[in-house]
Amino acid sequence: MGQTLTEKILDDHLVEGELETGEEIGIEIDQVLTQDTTGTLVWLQFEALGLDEVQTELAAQYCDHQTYQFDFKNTDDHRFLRSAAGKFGAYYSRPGNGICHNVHKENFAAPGKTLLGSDSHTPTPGGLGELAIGSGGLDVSVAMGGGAYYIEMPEVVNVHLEGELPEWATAKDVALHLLGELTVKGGVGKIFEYTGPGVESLTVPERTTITNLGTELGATSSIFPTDERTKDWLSRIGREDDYVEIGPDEDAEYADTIEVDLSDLEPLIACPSMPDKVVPVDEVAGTDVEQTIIGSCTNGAYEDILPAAKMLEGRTVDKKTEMIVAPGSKQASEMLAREGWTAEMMAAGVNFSEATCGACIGIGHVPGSNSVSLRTFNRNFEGRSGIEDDNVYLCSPEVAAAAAIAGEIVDPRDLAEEFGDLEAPEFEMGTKYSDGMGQEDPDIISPDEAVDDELIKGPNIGDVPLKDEMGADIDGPALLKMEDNITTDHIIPATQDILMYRSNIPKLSEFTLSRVDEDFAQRALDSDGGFLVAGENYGQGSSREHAALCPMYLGVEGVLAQSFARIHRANLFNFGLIPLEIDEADYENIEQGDDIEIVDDVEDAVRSGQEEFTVRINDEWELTAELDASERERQILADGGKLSHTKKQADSGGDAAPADD
Ligand code: MIC
Ligand code: SF4
Repeated sequence: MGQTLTEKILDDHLVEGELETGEEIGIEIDQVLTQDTTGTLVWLQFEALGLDEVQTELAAQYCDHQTYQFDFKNTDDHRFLRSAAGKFGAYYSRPGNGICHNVHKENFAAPGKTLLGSDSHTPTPGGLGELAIGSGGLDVSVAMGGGAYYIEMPEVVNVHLEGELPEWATAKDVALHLLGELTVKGGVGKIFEYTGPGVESLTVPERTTITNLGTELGATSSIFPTDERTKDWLSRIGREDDYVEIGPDEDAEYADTIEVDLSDLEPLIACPSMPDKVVPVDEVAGTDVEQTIIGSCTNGAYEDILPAAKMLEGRTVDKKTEMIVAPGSKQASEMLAREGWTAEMMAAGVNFSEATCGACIGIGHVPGSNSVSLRTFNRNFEGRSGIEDDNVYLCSPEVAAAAAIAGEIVDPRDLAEEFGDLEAPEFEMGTKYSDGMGQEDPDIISPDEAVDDELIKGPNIGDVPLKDEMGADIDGPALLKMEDNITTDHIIPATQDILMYRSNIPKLSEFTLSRVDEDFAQRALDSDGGFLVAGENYGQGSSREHAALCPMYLGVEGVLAQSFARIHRANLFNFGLIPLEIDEADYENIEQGDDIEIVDDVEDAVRSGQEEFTVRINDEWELTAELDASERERQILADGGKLSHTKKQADSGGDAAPADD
């Protein structure tokens, strides 16, 4: 039987286990990436593990999320990151150089390689055949130290593309279509592999828009085969030597196949406040728009901004709407500026931001209260934009530009008909990308050019807390009961006021779940232990391990949920919080404040492989909860998390560095 592309790459990198769906496998990681808001912990943990040099082929540290440096704490974080990259041997990309996924794609991503990144949108370079996976920071630290990365072998799903996109439909609409069909949980435990004749009609930037948004499906990764398009893109960017032809075998077998006829697609939009609330643009046409933003790691490339620029040529942004362009990389900015498109857009009334994540997580351009913002981003979770009752819609650059011109949501096809002279912008790639890529890029410091060789820690940069072994008895109140699809933005918001404490866990933990219940942190601290209770897909969204580490710091012992998002579930193990699955009826019956006791000798049961746990509620009734965990995860959990586990191994004479079982 032939292999899928995913299986081929995994096979090449397999260090443990077998490629059987659901089985735990360990893979070797070629490249790692990290960014400013997860990177500080990555390096603090790298240091705490006693590691002293990057072991992967390549490690890259980007400063992209909080580049405005509103507070010295952000600037200190950036300085620390530069010093860590210098000391341990990673590339460092300066603040303002662009979003990690865009800059990594431009400089380092390569077909057939594995990439692990402490950001959930790490799968972006899947669009050029790299198998890229997002994870918590501690997993990145370990991989960077030469340790394997462990995952449950996902199901490989074939997304079979036919046809070609019609005018005004874009790669964003392919991804939105899938989100509408499959929902934000539809990809959990899956890798989406794109095949079929429709693939060749899509360019690399279009493919990376699709793979980027695979994260919103909950997928482990998304990947395209390579072809002439990939070769062409790599050569335009000056990296043709990185090209390798890879794809699935003809007789590869997939767990499932999803058929998408590109020619059936039309402009789509995700309504507030979930990326899967997708409707045709027409359905919400006429809604007044106060703000549109083009940018982010999804649609911030030169090729994403150019169509909007063309639509705006000779036109102006409606007086009641603000339009902002936040390029995904400085290269995109530079190319648009050199070609005169920046001036064209400025003349149309567009404002420019530096290349940053910024507004995507409520840092700058926070929408006005009770207003509508249209963004080309990938997430519109409630409150993520920086205001609690936001109305953020997600769409393509073409739909965003049409709304900016009209001042309201409009299907660009209707606007074109109304105007008569508004042509659908042709998708166009840069003929020549900027000079100075890779090691020559003025904003990238290679390990050979390192400016620091010692860590520089400002006063806000603390230590990583450690947890004790699990112990026999775990009990405490249900500290908070939450609904389905709780995001990591609920658990630890990423807005500026909170983000500046990412390297200071005691302070950061004060904000834990504050968006759900502002008294939560104090209640957790006052209680001696306790649990979180949640519905389906708990912890969806970002990779930030702070969403496990802060509850751990507050004394939370475990989470009872109907199901967990993949990265957050791994983070719970890494920080020693027991993730137990419960069924819907039991979830309904538990009340906030109930006393919860795991009846078994928990540490012993976890270590010995027990899957079902008896949980007593208020000494009145019992439920059965499941622990779905590998042998490796069980030992990590019982030891109080991966750091404690690794230290324990080192103390007992084991090999500390790769640190895994
Ligand atoms: C996000 O899009 O939510 C973030 C901010 O990029 C996060 C990373 C973080 O919290 O620092 C992610 O996607 O992992
Ligand atoms: Fe940055 Fe937004 Fe992309 Fe996260 S989703 S990496 S915050 S642009």
